[in-house]
Amino acid sequence: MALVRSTALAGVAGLALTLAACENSQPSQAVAPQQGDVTVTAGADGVQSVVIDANDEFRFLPATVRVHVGKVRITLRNVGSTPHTLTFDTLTAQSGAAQSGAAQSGAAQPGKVAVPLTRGRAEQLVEFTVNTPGRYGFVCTIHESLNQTGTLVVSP
Ligand SMILES: [Cu+2]
Repeated sequence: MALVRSTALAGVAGLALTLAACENSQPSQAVAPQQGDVTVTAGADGVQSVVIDANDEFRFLPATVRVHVGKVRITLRNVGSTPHTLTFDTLTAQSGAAQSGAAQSGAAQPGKVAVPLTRGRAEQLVEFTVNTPGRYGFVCTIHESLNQTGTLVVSP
C-alpha cells in the first residue's frame, strides 16, 4: 500500500511538471508541425500493426502512416497525461472497414473507426480492415481545434 501511495505521489509531481512545461510552451503548440511518416509492413499474423503516440503537445507521432489494403491495427499510446482519442473522419465500418475486439466498445462516434478515449500513460487499440485505397484523415476529437490530426495513406 505504501508503495502504491508513493507511486501515485510521484505521478502527481510529474503531472505538475508537465503542466508547467505546457504553459511555458503554449504559444507554439497550435503551430507545431505534424511529424513522423512511417510505412507499415504486415507481421506474421498478416496484420499491419503500428503504434501511434499521442502527447501533451497535442500531436500524433507519427502523423502519417502508410499501409496497403488489408488488416490494420492501430495502437494509440498516450505518452502524456492529457486524454486523447484517435477517430477517423470518413473511415467507417460501412466503407470497407470493420472494428473488432475490445477497442470497439466505447467508441466516441458509432460507425467510425476509432480508438476510444485513452487516458494518460495508457494505450488502446483498434483493428479493422480497409479495402479501398485512399487517404483517410484522423483526429483527436478532444483536440481537433489544436490541429491534433493525422493521415492514414492506404495503397492498393
Ligand atoms: Cu488529444
